[in-house]
Amino acid sequence: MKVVPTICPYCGAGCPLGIKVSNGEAIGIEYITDHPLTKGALCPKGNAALEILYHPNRIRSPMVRERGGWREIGWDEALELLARRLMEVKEKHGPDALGFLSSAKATNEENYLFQKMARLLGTNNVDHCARLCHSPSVVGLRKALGSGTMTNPIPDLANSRCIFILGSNFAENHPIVSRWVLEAKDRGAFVIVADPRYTPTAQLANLYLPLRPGTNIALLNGMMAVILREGLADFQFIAQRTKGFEALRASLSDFSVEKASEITGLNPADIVTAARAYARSEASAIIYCMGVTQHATGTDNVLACANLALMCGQVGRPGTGLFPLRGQNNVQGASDMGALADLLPGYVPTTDDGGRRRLASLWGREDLPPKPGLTVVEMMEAAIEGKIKAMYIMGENPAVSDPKAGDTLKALEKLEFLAVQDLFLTETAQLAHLVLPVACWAEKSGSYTSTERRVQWSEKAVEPQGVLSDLEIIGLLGKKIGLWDKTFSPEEVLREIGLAIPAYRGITPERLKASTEGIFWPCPDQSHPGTPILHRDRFLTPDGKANFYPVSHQPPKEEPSLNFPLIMTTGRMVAHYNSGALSRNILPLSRYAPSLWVEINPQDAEEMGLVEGERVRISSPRGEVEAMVRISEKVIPGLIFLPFHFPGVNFLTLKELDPEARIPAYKVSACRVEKGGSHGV
Ligand SMILES: Nc1nc2c(c(=O)[nH]1)N[C@H]1C(S)=C(S)[C@@H](COP(=O)(O)OP(=O)(O)OC[C@H]3O[C@@H](n4cnc5c(=O)[nH]c(N)nc54)[C@H](O)[C@@H]3O)O[C@H]1N2
Ligand SMILES: Nc1nc2c(c(=O)[nH]1)N[C@H]1C(S)=C(S)[C@@H](COP(=O)(O)OP(=O)(O)OC[C@H]3O[C@@H](n4cnc5c(=O)[nH]c(N)nc54)[C@H](O)[C@@H]3O)O[C@H]1N2
Ligand code: SF4
Ligand SMILES: [Mo]
Repeated sequence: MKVVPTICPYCGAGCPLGIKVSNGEAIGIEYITDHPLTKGALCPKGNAALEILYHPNRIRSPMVRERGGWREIGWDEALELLARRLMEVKEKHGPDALGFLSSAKATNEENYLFQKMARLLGTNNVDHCARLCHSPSVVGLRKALGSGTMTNPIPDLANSRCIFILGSNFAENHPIVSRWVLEAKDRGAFVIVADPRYTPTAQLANLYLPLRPGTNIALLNGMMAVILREGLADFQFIAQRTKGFEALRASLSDFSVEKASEITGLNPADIVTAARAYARSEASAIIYCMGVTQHATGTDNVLACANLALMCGQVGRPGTGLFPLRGQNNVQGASDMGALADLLPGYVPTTDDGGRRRLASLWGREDLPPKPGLTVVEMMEAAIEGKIKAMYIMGENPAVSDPKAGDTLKALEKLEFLAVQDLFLTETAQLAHLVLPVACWAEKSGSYTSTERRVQWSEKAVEPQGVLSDLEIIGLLGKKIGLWDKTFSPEEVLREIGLAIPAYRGITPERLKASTEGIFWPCPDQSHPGTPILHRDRFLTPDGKANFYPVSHQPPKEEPSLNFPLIMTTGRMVAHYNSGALSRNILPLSRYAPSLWVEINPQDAEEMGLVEGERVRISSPRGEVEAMVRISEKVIPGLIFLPFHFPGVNFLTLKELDPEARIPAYKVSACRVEKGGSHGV
């Protein structure tokens, strides 16, 4: 028996997962006890991961859709078809009639090669789920600090004296983070949680702030008003390391705790307590996630978090910083690799002539397309309008996960050609003309970058059966199209990544394979140990100074009305994962919640005469879905919560986008709940 080191394929925490292999078969999990993040722990999803490997629903052969069903075809025929259809559309309608969705589940090498293929074909229409997730961090933190990533490693939270958590339910969604927050608490840290739901994370709080959904900026500005009034700002830090403070101060001059309380619904005294605790502690950290980013004001929300941290000098030291917890196992890496419509590898804007041409010359071209491409939701809109004719989707399930699903389905159905590359015949794959079955994480090698910027190598544990890896498929396809004349190993691609992205220059396959802990980027050369904490002496902005951007509260795009009197928010639960493709079929996970449920406050339930377990119909101006009632104090009156892991939820959500980051406002829509689903209890 041998133990093969891999990385958990679920969330962005990047926990190491050893696979015990005997006679070529995976027979169990080995806990990696010497890893500094996890010390061997895995959450329920990591523990269930091997179920994916031999799952009976895995697709094992390429398939084309023909009248009434699927026909299995060989790999050569499948790749020939894919190459031909993409090239036909390109020749007839131009490269921007093509749309590519890359995958935050795939390795760095796969994402790099996928976006390279799209760009060599002449389009920047390549994007992925970071757009639905932390695009406001990429935009907002880049403007404020020069980098959109987490500033400090997760175990460094143990050094915090105050941890301020906004819109993150890490106790369910990044469980390993809880260990370090609890460690800090044991050492005396004060923990504040701002979330409209009393989640398992909120239960860790010393101070819980149940703010109204969509009012983060009012809370943060209210805290900053207190800090300025009481002289708690770090004026030395502000003078030495930042720019734009006077504009921020002016913007806050007519704001107050009372106004913040009015907008957020919070007790003014609690806002004052939070402000004092955060500003006065020797080391304060901010953890934030989808409750901050998934709003039409997502970028402004992120900027408000950065303003607070900068005003108090709580960045660039152990125990401080901003922790935008990344979602998918490789969403940090997919973003670093340039699988984003407006950014090339290493976050070079497509419009930056110098940077773009440098990359073009590495790829043997004179230039690449400068015009930013369409983002995830925009591609679907363009498909409805007939501007995008063909899409190639690698490892995403937009039919379930994109907002306003009625439109997504219309878009996918209208395409002249849709190819989907996945482990399972997902809701999206069922709409495809061509389905390509793919190897899962344990059946391939490559590198992943966790939310901590920790780059780690995952080794192939077992041979794939009937399927190819994403890297093999893209390699063969590019060869057929004539983009390159060979296929590539993950090691070769990682070496090219080092040439394309300065922050990865020192990260080689050899170094990664030899290390259990991985390497934190930026790592500029092979003797560099990596950079766990960013912004220590200078920020990553061009002039080394951080920037304040004043922002003010704006009401959510949709508010309750007579017809739709409740606010609906959507999110996650520990035992399910995103669109459900990797949890609804996995029995050790799905048994916790086999079908869709909705959380309703007891007061609202009583008014509507609802009982626990009853089925109800939930509708918004865009659609409706049925769910089972869970009566719970977790949500405040007037608010309902739905996990989006089941098809149907996104028929209700809004497509309103943040103007800069283009993220949809998943976290607030208006809805109503009615008794009586069609199936009884
Ligand atoms: N078990 C599990 N783990 C996962 C995932 C999964 O599906 N399942 N998905 C992964 C991915 S891709 C991601 S992006 C992460 C997401 O991880 P999280 O961001 O933790 O997940 P969510 O449940 O979407 O949202 C977090 C919280 O935001 C709160 N919220 C809603 N509106 C507001 C608001 O206006 N202000 C504030 N302050 N809070 C608000 C919600 O009540 C919710 O508790 O999880 C990753 N990990
Ligand atoms: N209402 C609502 N909607 C949301 C959100 C929300 O909070 N509320 N959150 C949004 C967020 S943050 C995100 S990240 C998105 C997630 O949206 P998606 O990315 O669409 O969700 P997943 O279910 O993670 O889909 C990943 C797919 O990749 C496949 N896969 C796994 N491993 C591999 C691999 O190695 N190669 C390939 N080719 N495929 C693989 C899986 O089988 C699965 O079908 O959802 C968004 N949608
Ligand atoms: S916390 Fe995330 S990476 Fe760690 S075991 Fe759980 S799902 Fe996997
Ligand atoms: Mo995400």
